[in-house]
Amino acid sequence: MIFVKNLKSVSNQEWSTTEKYPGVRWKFLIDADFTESSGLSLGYAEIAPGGDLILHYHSPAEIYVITDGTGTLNKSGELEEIKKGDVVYIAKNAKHALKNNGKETLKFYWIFPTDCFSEVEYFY
Ligand code: 7BC
Ligand code: NI
Repeated sequence: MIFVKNLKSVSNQEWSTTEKYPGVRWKFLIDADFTESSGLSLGYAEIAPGGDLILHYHSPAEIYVITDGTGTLNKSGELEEIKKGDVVYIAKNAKHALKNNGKETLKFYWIFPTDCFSEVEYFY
């Protein structure tokens, strides 16, 4: 199976949100709950200025690909400023958070080595 998608492909998909992550919204692009895919999954998220993807961890490792804006990455307690063009590797069970202290929307893709996002169990 090979397919191509982009953000326009999911323009009819509602944004997902949760009260846990103020100012954060996301969509699923490659995800077995939505697409005929397996083994890897990819989502796209936006964090509005002041928004916070709060400190959490999960068993699968994760990658962020930052496409716009700036943010503060919490690396298990150590803070690092990140920006458009940066990529982030997060080891399995490593605590991490991403906050947008900037003035523009922080946009990024995340990748999990899982069939789908819904199988990732989040711990706080
Ligand atoms: O951006 C979201 C929204 C739930 O999740 C993926 C990011 C992460 O670090 O697990
Ligand atoms: Ni995460």
